Parts: sequence; structure tokens; C-alpha cells
Amino acid sequence: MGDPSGGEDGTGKYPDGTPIERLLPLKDRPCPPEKDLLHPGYPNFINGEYGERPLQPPLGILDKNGNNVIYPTLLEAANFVPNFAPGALYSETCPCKCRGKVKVFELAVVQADIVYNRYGWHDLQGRFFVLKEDIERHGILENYLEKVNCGKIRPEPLVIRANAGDCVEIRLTNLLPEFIEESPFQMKTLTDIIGFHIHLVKFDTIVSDGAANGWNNIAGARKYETLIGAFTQTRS
Ligand SMILES: [Cu+2]
Repeated sequence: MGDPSGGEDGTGKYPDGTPIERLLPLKDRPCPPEKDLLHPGYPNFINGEYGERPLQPPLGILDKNGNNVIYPTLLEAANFVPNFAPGALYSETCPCKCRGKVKVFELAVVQADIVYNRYGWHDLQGRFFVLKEDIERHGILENYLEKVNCGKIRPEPLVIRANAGDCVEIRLTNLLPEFIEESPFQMKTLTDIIGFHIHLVKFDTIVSDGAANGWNNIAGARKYETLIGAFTQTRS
């Protein structure tokens, strides 16, 4: 049965039954392998149910003790690239084959009362990215948040910089409350999974996109989990 919203429902057909044509690589690129049971083509190797929330990426989520949370199915693993790594399972994003030299950034998302200007405009439930080492400099998370709340620390927008050709791994830990509470500006809202979406770098869109587009995994961390994303700053 077709998807009434008109999206790809995994049947390979448009809602009116017309088969969706194969996507072919450009002429100077190698063709993908022929379809077989273990290589049914995207999205059919992705673990998920049509109409359900997408699953988080295999090998890309760590629990608070640093253990992998999601193991790949046989079908997923059969479609990994030879040099797969967490955050880069289906396309090889790090061309230098020097995994040991990957730059790792450890980030967290936290919530505190953040002030936006000198008039004191502020958001009691301000959410922002911070380097984990900046939190650790103040001991435990509560100490850090307390210093933000009382104005001793003024958080700034976080920017990741990398040189052309660098391979970057970002480990993002969700240290947020699971809800944004009701306020004069919004309803109480479940915010139980967080990620980040980036542009202008090379990455595996299925597992490191930060969003849940179509059949892709939802590249996000639940409370206390860490999401691993892999990116390459391309040479322009
Ligand atoms: Cu985008």
C-alpha cells in the first residue's frame, strides 16, 4: 500500500503505484553492486518500521558508561563500507585512512539560565553546546550550571574549526532535562533526544545527519547518552 503522504514507504513505488526509477551514479563513478538478499538497496537495509519513529544509528550511541547501545542487524552490517567507523557506516567519510589521527571533540548539551544582552533578557531554560572540558574545569555539571545561573560564566556560541582534509569525530552527550517546562512562551514539550545538523563537510547522511530524514537513522542522543558523528572537512 502506498504512503498517503506521498513519501517513500519502502515499497519502491509512488503512491499511484508507479515504480520509483533507479538512481544511477554519474558515468565516471563505479556502479553499486547488483541487488541481492543482503544488498536490497537503500532504504531496505535500514532497520526500522514504516510509520514508526526511526531508530538511532548502530555503533553510534554510547550509554553513560561508554558502552555501545545499538548493534547492527546482519542486513545493516552487510551494507557497511569496508573501513566503517562509528558515525560513518555506509560511506567512507575519512579519506586519509588514518583513524588514529582523527580530531575528537567532546561536547555536551546543557540547560541553564542564559542572559542574552546587557538589559538582562534571559532564558531560564536556555540550552547550549559546551565543550566537556569546560564543564570539567568547574568540577561536576551542577557546579558549572550554578556558575552560569549566577552569571559567573557567560556561555558563548560554540564553533568547531578544522583544517581542510581533517577528519573530525564529534561526541555529543545529552545532559538536558527530558522536557522543556511550560512557560509564558510555550507548552511543556518532550525533548528527549538531541543532535546537531551540520553543513559544508562530508559525512554519512544515514547515520551522522543529526536529523531523522526519511529512512535515515535518527542521529541523536537520549538522556545521558553520547552520539558519535564523523565528518571530513573537504578541500575546496
Ligand atoms: Cu541541512
